[in-house]
Amino acid sequence: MTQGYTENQKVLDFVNASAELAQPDKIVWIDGSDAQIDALREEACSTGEMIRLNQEKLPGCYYHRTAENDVARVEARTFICCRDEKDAGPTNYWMDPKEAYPMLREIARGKMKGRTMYVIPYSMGVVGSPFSRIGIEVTDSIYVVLNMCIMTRVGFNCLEALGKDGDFVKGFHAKCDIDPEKRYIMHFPEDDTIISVNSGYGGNVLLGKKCFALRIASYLGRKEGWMAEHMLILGVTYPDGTKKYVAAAFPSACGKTNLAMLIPPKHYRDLGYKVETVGDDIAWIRVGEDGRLWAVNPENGFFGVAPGTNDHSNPNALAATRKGTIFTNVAIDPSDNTVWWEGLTKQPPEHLIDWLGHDWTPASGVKAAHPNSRFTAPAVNCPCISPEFNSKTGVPLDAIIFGGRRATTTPLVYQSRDWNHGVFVGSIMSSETTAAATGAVGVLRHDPMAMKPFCGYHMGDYFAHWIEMGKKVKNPPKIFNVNWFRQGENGEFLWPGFGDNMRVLDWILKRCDDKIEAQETAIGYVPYAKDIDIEGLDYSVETLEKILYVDKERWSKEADEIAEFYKQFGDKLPQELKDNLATLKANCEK
Ligand code: SAT
Ligand code: MN
Repeated sequence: MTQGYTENQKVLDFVNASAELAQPDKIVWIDGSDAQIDALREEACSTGEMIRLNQEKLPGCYYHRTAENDVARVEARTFICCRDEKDAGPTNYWMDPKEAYPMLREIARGKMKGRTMYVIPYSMGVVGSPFSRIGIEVTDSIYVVLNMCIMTRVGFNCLEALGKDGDFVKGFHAKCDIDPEKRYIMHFPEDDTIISVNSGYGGNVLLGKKCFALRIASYLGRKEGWMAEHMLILGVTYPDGTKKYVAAAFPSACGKTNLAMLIPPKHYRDLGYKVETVGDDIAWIRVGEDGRLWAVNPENGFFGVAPGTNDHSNPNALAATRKGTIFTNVAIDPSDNTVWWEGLTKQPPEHLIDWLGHDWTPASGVKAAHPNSRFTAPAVNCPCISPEFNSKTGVPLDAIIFGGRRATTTPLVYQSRDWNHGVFVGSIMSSETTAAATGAVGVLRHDPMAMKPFCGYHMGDYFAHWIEMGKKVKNPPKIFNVNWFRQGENGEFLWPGFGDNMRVLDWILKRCDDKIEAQETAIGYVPYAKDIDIEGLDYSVETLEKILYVDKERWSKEADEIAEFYKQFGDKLPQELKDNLATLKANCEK
């Protein structure tokens, strides 16, 4: 059954072993062709797995509902299965591969009986680029196949690129019974293997994304001297045509897609400024021959949060979803068979079918779309996609930005003093939790470099790897921290965000060129309020000063809290970070 498509014995062995275990009736290899995709859409619609949306208004768009208990990543059921528990570190769940493999085999045994197993050869990154890596995912879900065909580069050219002997990341996914008690998202970094069972939710089952491109790739990156980061990549074009590139790490559902697709305020546009998107979620970063850091986006689409996306917040993302897109767990407007979610329009339609399939009216008192409902949109649809999107070498980074969702303490923007201090700034990131993972929302937690759920090895080693990378880059990007989420006394946001974040990007890039002075504070360089352009904004300098203010008392407490957080890393915590923490504490006491 598996002959003919490849001579790579390792691929054949993996596919055969998967089939032997799960016992599908049929095996279908995915070539990614339009004809095959159309046939799969047809089949999924005939079984109710997907719903065809209004093809005039939303050509090529489809709708899917996950199970009610399966709407987000499940961090407590996501494991790093390396041989030595110590290598997974204190921020990951760990299971011994000796225990995990047999357990997973038991769960998956015979679970594809009566079903089809699809074999998806895919590339993370442009096929043929030295940056790229190939994966093979087997799955019994058409929804997964169709999403992977948007999110990654799928096709037999991936098998060709592998050749007879090439290595790849093995991904096994079986829906099984969508039993939350037997749901496991398991990573075996030492074996280049991912196994995901009992889920059908994107982040748990599109194995090229978080599982491969972050957890496995972060492990590979450390071994091979590069980095896999939870970062968007954007390019700013200046009126004179020069371009600068920025990578920015934010936790899930904190606005990466919005920042990546930002439309600058009018006076910037009039001058000729433009922002282009290279990626909205993941960056693979290497040291170039010129001694700079170069980044590629290994993905091919956007798996974005739908609620809150609208013509004001992110017209580019909205435009990207108008064709060839899969919507998951949003609401359906039955009047014209299109989609709706909270925030799409100010006035909700009078009647919807909500994400659970129930009739919904504005009086229902519940959300029509799940807060973590998603669109899976092809990157090429995005009006501001960068011409460098398909570049084999990526783009050189001028700045790296970290950012969390913090109601207090962290100012709108500050710059680190140097690379190691920048690593410290990333390592102390905290953010309020969002609906992207199961569990309480709005709880402040540490999320170093926005990688807490995604680092495939010991976080202390990960910090050390960042420090090491700094030694290899002759011209490192400058490192900043931003916080778009400062709140006033009544819980109101104090910064407009969205397109106006261009004003902060502008300051950041001026700092990269040494074009502007800044105030040295206890935590790093903070802008003088006069240097943040507020032209055209109804905004007071007083508010700006408020959100730029560094409150030493608060930061002193923060430093104590960081010391607590750091304890878990023991002797894996790099000295450079300890030194920076001591400096922060001392600066706050001055
Ligand atoms: O669900 S995903 O993990 O793919 C998206 C996210 O949470 O960042
Ligand atoms: Mn993400």
